[in-house]
This record gives sequence, structure tokens and C-alpha cells, in this order.
Amino acid sequence: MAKERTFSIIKPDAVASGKSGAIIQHLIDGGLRPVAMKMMHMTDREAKGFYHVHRERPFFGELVKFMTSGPCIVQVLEGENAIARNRELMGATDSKKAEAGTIRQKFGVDIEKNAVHGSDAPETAAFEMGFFFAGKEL
Ligand code: 3AN
Repeated sequence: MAKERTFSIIKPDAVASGKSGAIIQHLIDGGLRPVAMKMMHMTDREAKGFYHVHRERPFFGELVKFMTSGPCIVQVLEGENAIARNRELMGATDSKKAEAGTIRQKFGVDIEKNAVHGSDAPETAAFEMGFFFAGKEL
């Protein structure tokens, strides 16, 4: 399996509760190397643009409010099969249902405050990396 890149966010809940370092270490131990990283406080416009695929979903307003509630850490991760590997390390969307030992189970709270985001396919990874990083940063 070739090396691949994926996009990751450590969400405001996990940054605020001091979990960023442990989450980054978990990703590195899981075989994913950060190749770009920055802390940022998303604007309303950025959050709406990033999550535009969910704009019709009932939770969209709450999701945007949450993602703009404080700083988060955006990253590009590289490794073997990085997209699937990151999803495996993250666990299920709802932290209450995520498998033991996964990032969302260990560091998240519920389906909204679930500690991390990770791209789910090559097309979304390309869109998401380009949304927050310029080519010269990668
Ligand atoms: P994932 O992040 O596991 O790919 P998606 O793409 O279904 O999950 O959802 C995107 C984000 O929207 C989730 N990370 C979560 O924070 C939020 N979300 C999904 N479903 C709900 C829900 N029922 N209520 C509140 N937030 C939700």
C-alpha cells in the first residue's frame, strides 16, 4: 500500500481540555506522521464552507457553532493507507459508541464533542487539505 495523505482536525473540545498532545502522539504511534500543522480559530464562514456537504443536515447549525467555539488544530498526516488508518484510530462518530482505545472513545464526549475529524475518502482529503493549507505549506 502506497503512502497517502489525509486531513485531520483536533476539535475545540479536545484542544480546550488539553488533549492535543496526547492525540498527536496517538496518531504518530498509530503510524501517521504530521507533515503540516497549525492552530486556528475557525470563522463562521470557514466552518460553513468546510462542512458544506452537511448543510442540509439538522445538526448543521450546532456543528458550525461548536467548531467556531474555540481554537482547533488542523493537520495533514502522512502514512501507509493514511485515510483509512486515521479513521480506524479515530473510532466511530459518537464518542459514546466508539470502540475502546480509539481517540474518540478516549478523548471525546459525545457525537458532537468527538475530539477529532478525519477525511473519509481521497476526494474529501484533497478538498479539506486545500481548504486550510496552501501548496507551499505541504
Ligand atoms: P465523521 O466525522 O465520523 O465522518 P459525519 O461526517 O457523519 O461523521 O459527521 C460530521 C460531523 O458532524 C461529526 N464529526 C460530528 O461532529 C457531527 N455530527 C454528526 N452527526 C451528528 C448529530 N446527530 N448531532 C450532532 N453532531 C453530529
